[in-house]
Amino acid sequence: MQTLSRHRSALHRRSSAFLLGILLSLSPFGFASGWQPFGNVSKVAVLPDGVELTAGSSKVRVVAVSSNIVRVRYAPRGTFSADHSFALVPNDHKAPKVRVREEKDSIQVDAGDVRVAIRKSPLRISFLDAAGATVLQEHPDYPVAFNGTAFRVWESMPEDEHYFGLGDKGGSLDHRDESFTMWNKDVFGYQESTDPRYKTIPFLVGLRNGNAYGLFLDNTYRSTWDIGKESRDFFSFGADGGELNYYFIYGPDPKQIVERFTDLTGHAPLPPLFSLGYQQSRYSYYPEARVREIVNELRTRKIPADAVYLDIDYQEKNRPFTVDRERFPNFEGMIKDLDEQGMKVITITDLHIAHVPGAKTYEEGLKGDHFIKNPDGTVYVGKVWPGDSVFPDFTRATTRDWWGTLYTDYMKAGVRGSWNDMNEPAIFERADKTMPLGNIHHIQDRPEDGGQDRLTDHREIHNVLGMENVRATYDGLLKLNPNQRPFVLTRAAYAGTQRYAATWTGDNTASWNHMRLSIYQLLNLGISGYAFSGVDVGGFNGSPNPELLTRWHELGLFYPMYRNHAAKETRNREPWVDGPEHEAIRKRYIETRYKLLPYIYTGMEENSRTGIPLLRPMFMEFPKELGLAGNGDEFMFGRSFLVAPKVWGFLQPYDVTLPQGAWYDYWTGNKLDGGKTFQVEPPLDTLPVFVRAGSIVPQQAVVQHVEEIPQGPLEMHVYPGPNCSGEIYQDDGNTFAYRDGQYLRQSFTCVAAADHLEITMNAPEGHYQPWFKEVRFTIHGVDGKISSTTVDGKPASKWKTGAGTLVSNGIPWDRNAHKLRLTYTRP
Ligand code: NBV
Repeated sequence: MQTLSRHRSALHRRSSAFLLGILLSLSPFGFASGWQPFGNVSKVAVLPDGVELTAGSSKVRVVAVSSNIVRVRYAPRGTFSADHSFALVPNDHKAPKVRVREEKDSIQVDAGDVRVAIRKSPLRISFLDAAGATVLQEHPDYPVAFNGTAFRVWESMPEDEHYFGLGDKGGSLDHRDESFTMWNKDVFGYQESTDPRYKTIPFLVGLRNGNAYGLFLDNTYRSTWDIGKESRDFFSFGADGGELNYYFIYGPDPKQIVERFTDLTGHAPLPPLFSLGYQQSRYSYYPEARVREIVNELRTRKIPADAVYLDIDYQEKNRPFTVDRERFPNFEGMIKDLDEQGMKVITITDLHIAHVPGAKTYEEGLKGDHFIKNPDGTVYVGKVWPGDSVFPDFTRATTRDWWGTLYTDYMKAGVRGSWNDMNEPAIFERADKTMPLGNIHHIQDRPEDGGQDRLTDHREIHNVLGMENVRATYDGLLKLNPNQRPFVLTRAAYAGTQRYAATWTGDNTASWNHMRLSIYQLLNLGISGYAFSGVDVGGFNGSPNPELLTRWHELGLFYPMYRNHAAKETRNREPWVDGPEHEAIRKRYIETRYKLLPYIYTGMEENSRTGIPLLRPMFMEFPKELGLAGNGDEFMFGRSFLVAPKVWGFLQPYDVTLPQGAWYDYWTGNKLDGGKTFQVEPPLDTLPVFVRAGSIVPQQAVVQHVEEIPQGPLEMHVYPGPNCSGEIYQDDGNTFAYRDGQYLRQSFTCVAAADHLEITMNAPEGHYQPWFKEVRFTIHGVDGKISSTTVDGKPASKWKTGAGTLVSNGIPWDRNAHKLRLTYTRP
């Protein structure tokens, strides 16, 4: 009864909003289209952190969140709604002391590193840097406008500005000249121009002359972004409903933008180490014998791997939280056996529940009022893989808790992670591929999350349902196994979803074009705060030819998540399927992934603290080298690696540009001059990878999976150059003990002079006892005659010289700082 009356009031609120829209469109200020400019400022109230402006019966608040983040909220009807965000996390930002200066026609709010210049008539907001240079300004001819519940903002668009971010959108790295809709959608077989896609991250980064800013529209409704497609003079954004509530973030360094955006929307948890290993998947491996066979092949061929995925066919009639006992008679035993081989099992769980009256999960959900409703209060039923299905009301805390409990049996069986698919939500037999907009959701937050308790419709929730789904999964897995880092994989997302799950780019295609597209998508996801991401290696739809699959395996080594996955009715895709030559190459790249795990894990740990992604566009490392701004085929993997893959099957040779400074070929160790473009013609077994001079890269011996202890020392590869440094982060890779000091962080530096090179191992931080007992240094680019080598001032002989390299003896590792020095005479 109470629920029904709530539904009615929600409906009533909607119809009043609709009425207001009509009234506004008939108002005397109106244009034929119904769009109303915001108006002229008539009153200015100074707040502790900004200003509140009144224009007629409307209001705007411009407040500083920090010295480089400004928030702007509009209340066209004069009342600000209760503050609520799915994206934001509580933070310890301290609002700076703002200085407000009001003049006859303008107001200036000085927040520290950002200044806001506001023109009163008509209201127009610009953002300036501390020196007074304009960074972003509304277009002079198009003031912010409202039309019923909809709104739109037009910003001036300088000719030389480039645009990034916006999640998984687009067909190139730079979004200039494209337009997008934010409405999570299952887009099986998507192509470059397909829009919308699976995710909604309304966060745009502008880059001009190496200076970056970010613009985050925190609005979950369907929104649209036009990046200069309608006119070269402006870019614009707007939504169908919800609040016009945006954040302007100033850098100017592109890395700072991502750091600040993830300060707002949250950091990714530190991933379990296994999830950075190689993962083997397919739609679907079954029966049990086939799963065991795949794992045995990987182990016998000594192709390292850490996870195997079970897609929907492991379930009984595709029903989540069941197991098809005909196909998997000994599901629990299989997981145990695979676990003994160091192989973790990840199972898929779509976000729907089969509509089977009498079935335990369905009945339990019904009893707990856990399902999304039709406007008349009855439970909504839609068709998906199990046939008729119902959908948990994931915005409701009680429902999220219930969902978490459904994993009990899987967790008991030893399932190591959950793959949440179809969570846009995708629904069959509907033209819009999703549920009706009028469906009713219950937002119920705990007090610590803002404490809201209200009903709303699907228009507001659509884009966050997937996020709330993986939030429920993450929290549920954590509750069931509090000392194990959950692993969750999601397809749909809203800003902030990085807090709960890794993500992949959905149903891509086995084509060169899609391999190329993957780079832009993952780079833009990283810029959008979503760093732990991957694409189906080999392409989901269709069958890759052997060369493409091999090249894709090479590139996958540098995806944050390295997973091979394929659709039904496509050819087999495991590394060995194309004969020994291809297998050997693929295996070598997978092995290289494991060699680089110390570097990769250190990078992901950095991401979990700072939000800076491992996969970085060139401009993130070299913002001032303007020619690199839009070059999307090359990218950085952490601070040290530049990867320049062959992205076109037919194109050979192709150009590679190295930024200024010296570089080393990762495979040969040859030193190269940067600041140049040259051609490469890599044979099938070579992915061009270059290491930036000034890097110290940690590596380890190949293992078959992450529980195996690497044999031999920690291998530190030193590539001398400016600001020469490197770091290693280690912990048990699986639990939360690192929070109690059970981790190890050690930094390394090197200084090269005319006649010597000195390497410093700084004393480590943290109590964790690492697997290595010794550290061995390989110094690249050594071109002089070595006259002496010392460790802590004592002579150290027997270092091995190779072609341009010098390999130290194993230096016993302890908790002290050490210095290595080699003296040489140059030829
Ligand atoms: O569960 C089956 C697939 C899955 O393999 C894929 O990765 C998802 O993106 N799923 C989509 C549903 C059906 C796709 C045809």
